[in-house]
Amino acid sequence: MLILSTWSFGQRANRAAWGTLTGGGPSLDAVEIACRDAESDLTNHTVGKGGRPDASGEVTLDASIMLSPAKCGAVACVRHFEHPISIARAVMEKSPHVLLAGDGAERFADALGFPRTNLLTDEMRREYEQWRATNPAAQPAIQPNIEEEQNRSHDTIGVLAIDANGTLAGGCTTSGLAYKLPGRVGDSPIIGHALYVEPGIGAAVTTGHGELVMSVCGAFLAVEKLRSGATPFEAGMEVLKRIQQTQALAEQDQVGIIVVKPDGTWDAASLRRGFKVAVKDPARDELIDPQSLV
Ligand code: SD4
Repeated sequence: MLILSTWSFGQRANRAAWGTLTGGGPSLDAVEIACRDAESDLTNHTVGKGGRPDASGEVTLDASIMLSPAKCGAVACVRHFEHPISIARAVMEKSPHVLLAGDGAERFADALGFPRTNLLTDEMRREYEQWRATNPAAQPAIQPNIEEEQNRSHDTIGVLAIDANGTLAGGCTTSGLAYKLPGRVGDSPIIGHALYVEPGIGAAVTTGHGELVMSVCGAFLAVEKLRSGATPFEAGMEVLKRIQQTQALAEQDQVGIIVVKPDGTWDAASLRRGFKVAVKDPARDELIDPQSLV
């Protein structure tokens, strides 16, 4: 049994899900529980309720969940629901589709009885108003990204888990980049970009600047590297190198990736220092500083 989550807040999320794994529950449930924990954490300003809004002041959420190429689901631009990961799971289990976006995703959630809520907290509204005061045209800006050491935003939660039966599952959920252009969708709800799971081969999940990950189909690329014999570390590094080779990277650009094989062998890597991975298995409950490319 193993659960891996991005960032420091992943440790709390792992603990929330651990009892499910030790009780013999499926990794899919564990992943959903871990993601829901981050979605409900109002001190986490990059996931779920309490997340930072877009440039128009509206919080929009993206999420995906995956067991296999035949079993995956996602939602994008969800505005009124606290748990997009659970709506993504419902897309996977109760619809013939993979991805629902915007109004349609919300009508789907309404029909299934998911409760509506206001995602913008007073704290994030005040912060947004300050941002607007210094950006009167509400020009979207890529915020300095995800260096925990510098107390910046902590970003998406991505979770990979293996249960007692050896089944792999993954999920990720986010409010996306702070003050993004309204309608912007990142890598998190696009299967193969932030998340990919293939039984028998492995799984990968990413966090960071989604546009960079989307430019190389990051998670899919990592799993393809596993298929051709790379170690999890080599697979993650290949994604980061591909980004480095194809993009003019800004100083604040960050991408983190976790890669795991079905036997539980895993590793993680990031473009720059500052990324953290929370790992929990029967022997340990730790935060790891993965190796960085630059
Ligand atoms: C995105 N990668 O929307 C996501 C979320 C994020 O991990 O900010 N970070 O670009």
